Amino acid sequence: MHELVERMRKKDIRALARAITMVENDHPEKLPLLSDVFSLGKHAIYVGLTGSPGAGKSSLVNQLITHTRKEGMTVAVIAVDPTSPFSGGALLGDRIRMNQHFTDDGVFIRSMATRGSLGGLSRATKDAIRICDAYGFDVIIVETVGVGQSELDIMKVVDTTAVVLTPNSGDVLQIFKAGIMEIANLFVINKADLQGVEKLKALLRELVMMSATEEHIIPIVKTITTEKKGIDELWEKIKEHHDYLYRTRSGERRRREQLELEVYELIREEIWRDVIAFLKEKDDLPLIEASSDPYRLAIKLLAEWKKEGGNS
Ligand SMILES: Nc1nc2c(ncn2[C@@H]2O[C@H](COP(=O)(O)OP(=O)(O)OP(=O)(O)O)[C@@H](O)[C@H]2O)c(=O)[nH]1
Ligand SMILES: [Mg+2]
Repeated sequence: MHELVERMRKKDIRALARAITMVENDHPEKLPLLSDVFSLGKHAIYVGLTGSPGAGKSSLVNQLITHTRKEGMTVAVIAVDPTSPFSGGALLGDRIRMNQHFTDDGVFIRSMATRGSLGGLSRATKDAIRICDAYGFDVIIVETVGVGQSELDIMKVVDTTAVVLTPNSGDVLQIFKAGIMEIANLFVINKADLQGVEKLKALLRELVMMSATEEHIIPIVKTITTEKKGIDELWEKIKEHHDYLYRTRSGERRRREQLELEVYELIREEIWRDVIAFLKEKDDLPLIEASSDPYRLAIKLLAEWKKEGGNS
């Protein structure tokens, strides 16, 4: 077992933070560390919250922490901030909204920002989720802003993804973007104290019925975080979806497909790392001019990389 993993098993919070930094920085020991982490198995419930800026994701996370802590569970929160390389503004907001939990040993809050990681933010976040699991948290919540490709990618490793919408914001249009329906397991209409809730709900219901299967219809939950309303139901629906994944055939199939995609992604990352190393070593790189044919250059370099054994 990797030394950091040993220390994490003894509830050394600094080892946890260090391990996450290692994946963020793409440390050379990353893969063996993660393999040890993975060998401990999956125990936690992984929940993803995504949606437009200001939809109330952090407020929901805050309420979910309170709710699950009351049920005796420990919680890790990973706030993903793709916009800032220094974890700036958005994290500040999260700090303020979740600060009541900062002195609680059963709660860990960490933000992830873009660093030099080759696999990018989404890879590092997925790894961080598993590291938190290895430490022993019962619930792991990931908050991402917006619904770009990298957020969609992150949500592929979580068990249950809740897409947070608000009435009259027009953000329902985002759902029609490619990929959203694929990752949404639950719709949350937050700020249900505002006008336009029923209209949004009707629209969502239509959408949900289009993708419904016999076993699974995406639930729609209304919440008002400012009044602590709807959180019990939200948690119930999260647990129901978790049961679906782990207790049914189609849930198992879904989990297998996710894992398959992840293996491909890891292989892609490793090959790319290899190619980059190869190109860096070559000092006779063909001069790239503005008029270069990119296809020919790519073919030529790939052929050379393959011929030289791709480093291994
Ligand atoms: N009226 C109303 N306001 C809410 C509700 N939930 C959150 N808000 C407000 O919406 C604003 C944004 O809340 P956040 O929880 O920070 O939203 P977020 O989605 O995490 O925002 P980003 O992380 O910046 O994308 C805050 O001013 C909240 O007080 C709600 O149920 N009703
Ligand atoms: Mg937030």
